[in-house]
Amino acid sequence: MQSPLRHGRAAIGTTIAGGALAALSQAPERASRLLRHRYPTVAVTGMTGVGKTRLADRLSRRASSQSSSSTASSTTDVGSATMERRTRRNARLRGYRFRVVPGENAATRLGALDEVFHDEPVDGVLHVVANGHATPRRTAGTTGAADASREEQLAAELEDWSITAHRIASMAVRRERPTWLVVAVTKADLFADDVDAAVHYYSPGSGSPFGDKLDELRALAGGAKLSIDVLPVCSQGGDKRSAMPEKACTDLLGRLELRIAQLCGHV
Ligand SMILES: Nc1nc2c(ncn2[C@@H]2O[C@H](COP(=O)(O)OP(=O)(O)O)[C@@H](O)[C@H]2O)c(=O)[nH]1
Ligand SMILES: [Mg+2]
Repeated sequence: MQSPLRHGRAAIGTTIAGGALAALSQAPERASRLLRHRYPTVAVTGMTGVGKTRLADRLSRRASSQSSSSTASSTTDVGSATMERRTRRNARLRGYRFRVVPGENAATRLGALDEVFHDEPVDGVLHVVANGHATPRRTAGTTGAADASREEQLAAELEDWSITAHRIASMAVRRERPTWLVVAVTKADLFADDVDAAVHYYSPGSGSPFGDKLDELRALAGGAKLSIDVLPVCSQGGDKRSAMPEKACTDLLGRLELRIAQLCGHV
């Protein structure tokens, strides 16, 4: 049994420690507000193989083939199971902190979703879709073609989106400031002639299965609390004669970058 004296001392110790901790905790709070303003966090979500890693690499101005000590924590294989972190900085000490949420592998995915939408809620979400052109993941130990039809891919994207959309809704309703969502329709080089139709499919109010889910999300979160943009993009263009040459890709990337900068209050 504990003596009253020991108990009392422990109690005093706790009080002092508590007070010191409370004072200390205010500094990180201020620092984190400043950091949030200058380096807003962006969750990069979407199904495995849609092109999240490629896009995050392009947006953070890093070629995915490049590797340096700071990329040690990142992986470039399709369907990475760990959360990838990318930071982009510019000369004016502004930038973004991208958090690429793994698309599959239940255990790490759920933890990553908790982190970006609950534990350290992000400022905005870049949800990546590929109009049914996700690259199948080659799982170790499996044989045979992992080919899924475009219809199956679109259905899988929709299922993946339902889960993420719920997380976004609950994050949006919990806070005062608005949340932004950009749906990035990537791999536009693979459907260069149908970009408008693809953007329409992924847009709110379009009446498509994906559009309906966006409408539901907006209704859940409250229209004023969530802004939604849908932008086509492409992380790897073809040569000059292709339907989507590198220059056209870079233009699309530039438009996406500008929109994110506007949403983050950088411009
Ligand atoms: N054609 C084309 N392929 C892309 C594009 N972006 C990514 N990919 C390819 O799609 C595959 C999956 O990309 P990745 O970024 O690893 O997907 P993640 O699993 O969502 O991170 C890779 O083989 C990429 O080279 C794109 O814009 N166009
Ligand atoms: Mg990846």
